[in-house]
Amino acid sequence: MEGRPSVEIGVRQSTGGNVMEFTPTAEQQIDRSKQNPGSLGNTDEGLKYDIGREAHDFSCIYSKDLLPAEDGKEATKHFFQELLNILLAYISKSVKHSSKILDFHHPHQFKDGLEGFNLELPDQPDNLEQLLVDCRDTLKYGVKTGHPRYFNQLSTGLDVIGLAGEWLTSTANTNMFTYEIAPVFILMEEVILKKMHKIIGWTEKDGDGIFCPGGTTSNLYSVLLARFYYFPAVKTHGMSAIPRLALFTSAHSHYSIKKSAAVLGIGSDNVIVVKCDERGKMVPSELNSSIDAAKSKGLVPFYVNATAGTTVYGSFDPLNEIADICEQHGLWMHVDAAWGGGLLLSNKHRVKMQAIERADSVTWNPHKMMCVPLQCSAILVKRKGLLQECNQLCAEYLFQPDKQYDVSYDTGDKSIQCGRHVDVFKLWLMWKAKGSEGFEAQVNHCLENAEYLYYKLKRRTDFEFVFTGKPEHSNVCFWYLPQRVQNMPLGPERDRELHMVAPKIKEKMMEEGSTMIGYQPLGDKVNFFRCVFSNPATQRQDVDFLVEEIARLGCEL
Ligand code: ABU
Repeated sequence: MEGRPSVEIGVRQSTGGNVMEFTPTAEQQIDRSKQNPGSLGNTDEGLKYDIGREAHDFSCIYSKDLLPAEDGKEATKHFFQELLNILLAYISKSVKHSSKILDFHHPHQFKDGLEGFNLELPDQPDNLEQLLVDCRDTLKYGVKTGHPRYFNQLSTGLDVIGLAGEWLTSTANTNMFTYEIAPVFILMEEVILKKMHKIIGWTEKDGDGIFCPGGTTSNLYSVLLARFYYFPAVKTHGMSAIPRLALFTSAHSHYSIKKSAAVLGIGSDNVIVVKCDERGKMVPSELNSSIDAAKSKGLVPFYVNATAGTTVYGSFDPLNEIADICEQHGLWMHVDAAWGGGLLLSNKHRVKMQAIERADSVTWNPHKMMCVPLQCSAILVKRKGLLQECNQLCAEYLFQPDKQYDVSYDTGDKSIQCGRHVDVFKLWLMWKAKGSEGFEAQVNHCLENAEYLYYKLKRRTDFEFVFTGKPEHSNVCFWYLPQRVQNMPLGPERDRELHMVAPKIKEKMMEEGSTMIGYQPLGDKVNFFRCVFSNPATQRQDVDFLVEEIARLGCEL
């Protein structure tokens, strides 16, 4: 295999001191001469980058030779330059419309040591050449989620500034629990959270929050906070000290609400699922009657989750009406805007979240619609101080009250974690690079792509929409109908056949690696495709390609 050392590493001999010398075997020297050191990432025609001026041979160099080793600076530089070559080649290929999105292999193929790509861990150290080959292979066999024809997930794209932010974050390698060890990042988090509060429409005096690992965790925080707000005794006395609670969420909402109830000991059965209309929006009158019904059964309602941008349909619940109901019953209103939050940055689209400022808490994932590298999710809370009160346990080895600075900046006790990754810097850097206007343009572009797809499919007889009307978000949900299915009368038999179409097309597109789009059943709807746009690199030509590719792969089914 190109660039892959195919023989065992040479004998490592002790020189008596700390430094180990490497003596390559004769076989290795021959093998190495076949290699092309300095070009491990340049395997694709037209993708030549040479960050380093000269090619380097890494086959005798080991991690111990890099910094912090004395005189390790040059070797470290050359290693990084070569790694950068690999990353640049990958990024260039990722954004090239015609390149493959993936080179699919089954788990057993990887485990069998696919083309020499060995996932097992050695007892003896591998040399840096092997490590660079491993880095290249890791990317080679992965999925190019930044590809303009990757429509599979809500988090897509590859923002170079965001990536630079992630690199810097790892270089700093610090922890968000105290100002003491993350002063700049803590202040950046404060700046970003304030900006998000303002965009939501909360007043200056309102607003708190924290970045956490993904929307599910953010939603978990919202349930945790609501429960603590109404029943503070739960923190110390547990569930036996409080009544049997009920919370409400729509049939189209994210499963994390049920998961939160399960994790927090409330019980997933005590999550009341509220009916939606045919567009996947919560029906307010159903919410009201569900609350009354729960009360009459002796349950104590305390929390409603409204979704702004459902996972599959991209629907927006009617926030104003839900806020009225929450106010009337004295319930916590959470808005899960993990997916929809980005639309708040668009003057054209933020109207879909009118009344979001009435929420007690909001989940917003910049790693979705704002294309920030995974992961970047915020739980935003209207009441200042509640996060701290709910979660603080005052560990003395971290949160000493007698430090020389304002210890309110030791934000770690707001969190349910101890160690917390720095998720904020890449977002801060991207915001600096684009400005709010840049994000707005990005969001608008994604929704324009969705509208383009919608009108394109509307003109075709071999596609059918799952729900009528223009999409509200960038989700477009549809079935592809092979001629055979088009000819069938509506009914269970046709549904059975149609149910198998999307998985078969998906299998073929993954085998070919040409594009990726998700499918799922939902309620009484059999398997359908969900196309989502969050990658600013996607152009109309990619939308055209997707449609033609689905028809090409599916027409004979
Ligand atoms: N947190 C929901 C993400 C699911 C998706 O990307 O489709």
